[in-house]
Amino acid sequence: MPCSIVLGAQWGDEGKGKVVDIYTAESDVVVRYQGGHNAGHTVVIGGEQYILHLIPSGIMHEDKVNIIGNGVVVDPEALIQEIDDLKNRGIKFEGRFFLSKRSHLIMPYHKLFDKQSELKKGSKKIGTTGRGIGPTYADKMARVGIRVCDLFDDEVLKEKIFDNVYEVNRIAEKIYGLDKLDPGEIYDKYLEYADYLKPYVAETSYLINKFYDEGKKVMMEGAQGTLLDVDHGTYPYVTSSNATAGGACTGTGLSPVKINTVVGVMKAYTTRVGSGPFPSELNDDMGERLREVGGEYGATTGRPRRCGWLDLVAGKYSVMLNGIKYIALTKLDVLSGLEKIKVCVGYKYNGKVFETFPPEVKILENCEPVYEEFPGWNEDITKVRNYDDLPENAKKYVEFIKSYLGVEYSLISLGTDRAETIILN
Ligand code: 2SA
Ligand code: MG
Repeated sequence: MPCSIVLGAQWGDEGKGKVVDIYTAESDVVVRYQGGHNAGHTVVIGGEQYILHLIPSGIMHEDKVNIIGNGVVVDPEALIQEIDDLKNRGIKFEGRFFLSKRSHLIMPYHKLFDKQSELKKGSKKIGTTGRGIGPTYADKMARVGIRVCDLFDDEVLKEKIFDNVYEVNRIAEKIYGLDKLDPGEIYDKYLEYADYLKPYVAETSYLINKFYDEGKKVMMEGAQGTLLDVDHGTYPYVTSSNATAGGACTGTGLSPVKINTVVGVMKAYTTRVGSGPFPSELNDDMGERLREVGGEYGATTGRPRRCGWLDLVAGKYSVMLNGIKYIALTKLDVLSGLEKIKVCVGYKYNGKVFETFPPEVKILENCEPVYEEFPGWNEDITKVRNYDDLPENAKKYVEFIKSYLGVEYSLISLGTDRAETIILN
C-alpha cells in the first residue's frame, strides 16, 4: 500500500510502537502526525528495549526516512535529548530525520501551565502527562503559538517570546502566585536549540508529497488513541490533538485521497492512563492481574494504567471513525491462563442499552457494561506463529472480535519482541 495510517483504536498504549515497527519493514517513510512527547512507543528489538516519545518508530530501521509532521507539538529539549540518546546507541539521523517547520514548539510556560491547571482542578484533573501538550495546542488555536520556523529568525523569535511571556507572567503571578519567567533566558535557550535542530528542519508537507509522488511507501504513525481524540474521545478527558485518521491529513499535509488503508491497533483487553470514564474497568484482582501480567505502566510517566475487559462498543466506534479495515490485535498472550474472559458489547444506562458510544461523560461513568463471556485457555501462546496453532478457545475469542467489528486482522501480537507475532495480512 502506498500510504497507510497505523493508529491506536482505544485509549492509547495498544502496542503501536511494535506494530509500526513491523510495518516499517515494508515502508520507506514513517511520519508522526499529532501529539508530542506525551507518547511512549515501546519497541523491543533483539531483546533491547527502546522507548520513543517524539521520533517515529521507523528510526530503528537504517534505511527509512522519519518525519515529525506539522501536527506534532515539539519540546525541543526533549527532542534533542531523544536524538542524543538514540545516537549514543548507534542510530544515525543525518539525511533520514526531518522536523516540520510548521510544528508548534512547547515552551517552558506550557509545561508550567499544564501542571498548574491540573493542580487547580484537584479531583477533576485530566491526569495529563504534564508535558505541556494541552497549553501548546491551545496557543496554536489561539494563534499565538511559536513554530519551529520561528527559531530561525531571531527578530521574530524574540518578539514572540517576549510578547507571550509578558502575558504568561501576568497569569502566573495573578492566578498561580508564581515567580515571573525571564523571557531573555528562554530566548537564549531556544536559540541554542535552533542551532542543534537546524540540520533536520524541513518543509515536510512538500517532502512527504514528493516521497509519495516518487512511489515511496508512506506510513503515518498515530500517538495516543481514538478515545483520547479531542473531537471524538471522552472529552474533556482527552488529549488535545486529533489522534483519529483525520489528524493524519491535517498533521502532515497529505491529502485524504492519497491514503489507502487504516490499521487500528487494539489490545485484547483495555487500558487507560489518567482520569476519565472507562466503562469496562476492573477495580479488582482481575484488573490487578492484567496490569501485572501485561506490564501496564506508562511508558512516559511510569504511571500504573487502569485495566479492564475489551470494550467492543468503543472498538466499533473506533472502526467507524477511522475507517479501520485491519486490526492489529495485541497482547493476546496476557489473557492466557484465565478461566473466563469477558467482552463488553453494550452499556446499560437508565434501563436502556447503548450499542453506540455516547458523548456524555455522565452516561459513560454510570453505565453498567453488558458482557459476553468466553472460556479461556491455559496454553502459553507466545511461541505460536501460525493462526491455526492457537488454542481453540483463543480462536473463538479472536473470531468473535473480528466478526463483531467487521474487520480483518493484519496481525496478532503475542509478546513484546518483533518475532512474537502471527502475521495475517
Ligand atoms: P496530555 O498529557 O495532555 O496528552 O494528557 C491528556 C490525556 O491523554 C492521556 N495520554 C495518554 N494515554 C496513554 N498513553 C500515553 N502516553 C504514555 C504512554 C503515557 C504515560 O505511552 O504510556 O507514560 O503516562 C498518553 N499520553 C497522553 C493522558 O493520560 C490524559 O488522560
Ligand atoms: Mg504508549
